[in-house]
Amino acid sequence: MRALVRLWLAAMMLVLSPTIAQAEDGYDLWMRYRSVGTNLGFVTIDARGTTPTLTVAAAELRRGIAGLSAPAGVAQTATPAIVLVTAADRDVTALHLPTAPLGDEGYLIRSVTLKGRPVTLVTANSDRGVLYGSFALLRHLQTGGSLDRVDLSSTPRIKLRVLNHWDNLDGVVERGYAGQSLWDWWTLPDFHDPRYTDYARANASIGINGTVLNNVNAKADSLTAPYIAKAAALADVFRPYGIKVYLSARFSAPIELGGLKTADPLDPAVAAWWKAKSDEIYRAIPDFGGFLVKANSEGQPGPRDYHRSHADGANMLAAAVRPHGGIVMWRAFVYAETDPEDRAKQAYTEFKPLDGKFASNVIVQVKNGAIDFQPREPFHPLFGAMPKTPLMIEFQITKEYLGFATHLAYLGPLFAETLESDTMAKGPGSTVAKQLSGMAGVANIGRDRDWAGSTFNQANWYAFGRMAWDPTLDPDAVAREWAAMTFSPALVAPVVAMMSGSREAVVDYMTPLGLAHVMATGHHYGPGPWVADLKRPEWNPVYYHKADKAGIGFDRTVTGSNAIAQYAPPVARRLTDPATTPERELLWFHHVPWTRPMASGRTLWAELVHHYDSGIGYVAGMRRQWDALRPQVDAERWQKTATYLAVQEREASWWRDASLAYWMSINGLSLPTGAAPPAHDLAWYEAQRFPHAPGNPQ
Ligand code: BDP
Repeated sequence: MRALVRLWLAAMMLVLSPTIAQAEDGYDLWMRYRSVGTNLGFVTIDARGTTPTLTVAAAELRRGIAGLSAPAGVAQTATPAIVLVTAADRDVTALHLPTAPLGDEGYLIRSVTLKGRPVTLVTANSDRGVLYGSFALLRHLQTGGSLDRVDLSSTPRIKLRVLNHWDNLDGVVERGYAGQSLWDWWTLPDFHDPRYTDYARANASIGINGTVLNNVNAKADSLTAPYIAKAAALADVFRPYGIKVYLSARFSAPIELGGLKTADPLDPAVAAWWKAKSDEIYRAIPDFGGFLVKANSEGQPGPRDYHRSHADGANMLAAAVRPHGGIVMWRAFVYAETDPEDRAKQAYTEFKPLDGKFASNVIVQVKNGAIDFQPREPFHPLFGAMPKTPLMIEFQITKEYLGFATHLAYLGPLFAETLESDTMAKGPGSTVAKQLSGMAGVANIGRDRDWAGSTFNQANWYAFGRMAWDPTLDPDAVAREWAAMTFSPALVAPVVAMMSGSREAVVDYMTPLGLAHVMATGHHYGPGPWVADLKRPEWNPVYYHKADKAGIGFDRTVTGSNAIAQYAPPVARRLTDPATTPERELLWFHHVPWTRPMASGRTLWAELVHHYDSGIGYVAGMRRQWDALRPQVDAERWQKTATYLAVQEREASWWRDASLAYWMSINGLSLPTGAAPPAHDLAWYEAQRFPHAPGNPQ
């Protein structure tokens, strides 16, 4: 009896305790659907149709509105209704709404009178569009909008919006900082972890329509029958949410799995093997998206092994998936140790001559910058340089070079900076965004309870999706949406103020003024500008900064590697002169004296010190801000963020001190008056080791 009473008491406490009721661990992402103060009353959701996509759209709206309108129970005079229906419905056509421009993914949400009844109509030319509209309506309500006089409409500007998971079949995520892979390959295809559905909901809510399940450094095993069945199980879960599954393909799979002697793309037996393999995949996954390929890059096999071009390789695979409507995303991330050319030039040198040689279902996937996902890189010169080839941009959402999961760096401004860069390829206004058929993001998702390793890393997943849908979105506006949904509308201003400059702060304390790739070896965690002993020259930080007694920076003008010539002439002209090169990219393009006067009136050396200090100062400011928000944020999410900000501040100082200790050992200069000396000597920084750092491929 006493036990029963105790159980009853415990149950009552659960019901009554506000802290338990509000405990949050980040699992719900931006789909928390907590009451925003507006009572929506009893809203009916009327889905006209029973397709799986319409069904999940209606379910999401029910779930969202139930949460948002709590405390429930206060009936309104009229019962508002939301109607989900495709535009082909006769009642909708009778309204003569502008649905034609929505294409097959856009949506229109409007307060209308449907057969004499006032309703909120969510319509589109496909049920996928209705799904996106449903999420848009929820976003509208979550960010303070109401059901009165709604008029929203949007169509994606980029067709292909995909995540790239660098997930290995053993569960390790290359460059992953949020735990093991989400895909539990071992229990697939039988067990469908509910997280797979929540992953699909999250992606659909931001318009992501494809996912590459496995690492670009691919194992052929992912193309065997058992793994195809596992991928098919995931595809079944994702399908109602409009998400197609893609696989990274290992180019030598015909040898490893097919027992062939070669993987030469022009060998008919090789082409036949890929055709049969593709047919097999499509039997299991009828809407399979296609392949992503990393070839002849960092040791991966590829067509160059047989003296064939990247186009030969890509086209052979493209022919195999073409009858099924599939595509091939072929990566341009290539550089060779045998090639003495500036690494920043090699992708362009190799791919530009292939423009016009790729099959129409090949998309060349180009990283945002010419090196490798640095805190800041100028846009890749291939954008605008291959007018006859569909291109997609690849960003890295996981922050391999920006402090892993522990540093708060909102990447919206990084995405925007590249997307709005003007290639000048077809005259002014030829932004990178306008050259794109697709946008890929290397996912930051793992099995951590909060998915992305920290609450603020969720914003980067969110911003990636939103900006792939519309690359002209203002990153601060995206941050505002995210903050309102992730915390509460009251926290938007202070949270966005923290996020806005956070990526620039990382640039400041790691790679100011155009420096790049000065991270420690392998894991890329922490500073390593002194590293000079790795076997490939372009793996060494000294290759990138070229610091000497006289100055610092990589001369990419005509007196140096002339990488600048890969840009359209008006861009190249501007970058040729240090005076017209933006200071933020100065050392990327020029080797300049330490004493060079900068716009601020400081010397370059003093300016560098100033940037390191500003970066640290910004992080200190974020900590203060976050401390002040403590009463308004649930304990668990507050505490984890607070702890990570403390780590970030400590590491920002480490970056500054280690970098300055090294630069001083090269330039022999003393610190500007008032600047604090590094906490340790250079040898101390050089001696730091981080075995087993996460994400590092062994
Ligand atoms: C680099 C990563 C490496 C990836 C490579 C790639 O360090 O782990 O395999 O990019 O994009 O950033 O292929």
